[in-house]
Amino acid sequence: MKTRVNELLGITYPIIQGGMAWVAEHHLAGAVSAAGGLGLIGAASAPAEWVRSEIRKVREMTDRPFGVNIMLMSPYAAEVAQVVAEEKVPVVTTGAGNPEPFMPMWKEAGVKVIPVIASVSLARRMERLGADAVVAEGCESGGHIGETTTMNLVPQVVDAVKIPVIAAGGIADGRQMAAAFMLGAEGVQVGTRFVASEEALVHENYKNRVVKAGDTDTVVTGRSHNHPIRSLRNSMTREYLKMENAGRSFEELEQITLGGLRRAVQEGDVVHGSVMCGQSAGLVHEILSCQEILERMEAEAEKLLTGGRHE
Ligand code: TUI
Repeated sequence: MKTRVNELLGITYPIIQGGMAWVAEHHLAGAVSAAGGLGLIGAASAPAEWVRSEIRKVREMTDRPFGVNIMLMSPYAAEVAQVVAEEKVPVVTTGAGNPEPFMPMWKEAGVKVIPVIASVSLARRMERLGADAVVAEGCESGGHIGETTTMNLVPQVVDAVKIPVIAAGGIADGRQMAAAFMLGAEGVQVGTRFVASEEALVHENYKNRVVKAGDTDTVVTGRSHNHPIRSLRNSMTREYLKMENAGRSFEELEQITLGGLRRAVQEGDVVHGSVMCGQSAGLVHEILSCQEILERMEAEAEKLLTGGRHE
């Protein structure tokens, strides 16, 4: 499958790995890039020098293109943006905000810029400012989400911009990849499926919860404070929603989740921690290598898009 996304990024499969906080470090990013997708280092709330060191580790693992995802709410976002330009990282993706202030610097350094957006208006604005592509992320996704589903967001963004659109949010298999292509996407971004990969440095408790999850096991917290986060239902989300329904303040609610994602990913505390995860967890039944994930998704999508049937 060859699209403008393969060409733009110089990758074999038009599949990029989501820049997931705490999960998307060099082992995962390097493995995805080495296998022919686009691996991303998730800068999340990490300091810039950690990101620089992860960039260098990916470069030791593979000569293939890779990227960095910058979470724009991070206190270190500006410093990380600078490191991305200094290190001439091939691709940057951004999330949870508007990357406008950094775009001239990245363009100047020859970095390909792919903002993650959850609305048509931001997609249009990003195109006007010179974005090379956009990731249109629907609310089936894990972590911080927008309002619109992938099924509705992707074709509306495709109609609004001329640059390539990469679909994200709830995509874990080849059927969904084919569906995204039918909507006009030229690539997909995949997060949850890669959490349950052999190469992801994620505690086995977390991977097992993803593998065992069913269709209704994710829940969204934080809607009342305009900070919606999708994760797997557990003691933390139950407590959070109880307090949220009782009208507690954002600051009080934040105390429940503080450090919870790191505890879940690294220590395996999937009961009180924050197990961010997309709705596609219900489709993830086994832990696979990154190579297998990419190959299976592409093979299935290609078969369906050329008239084959799902078996
Ligand atoms: O960014 C994400 N997903 C994330 S970031 C994250 S890190 C985190 N950790 C703990 C607590 C909170 C966050 C976890 N998941 N996805 C990309 C994305 N960006 N989805 C939606 C957006 C978005 C939302 C609003 C992009 C832009 C925007 O508005 C920008 C503007 O100013 O109009």
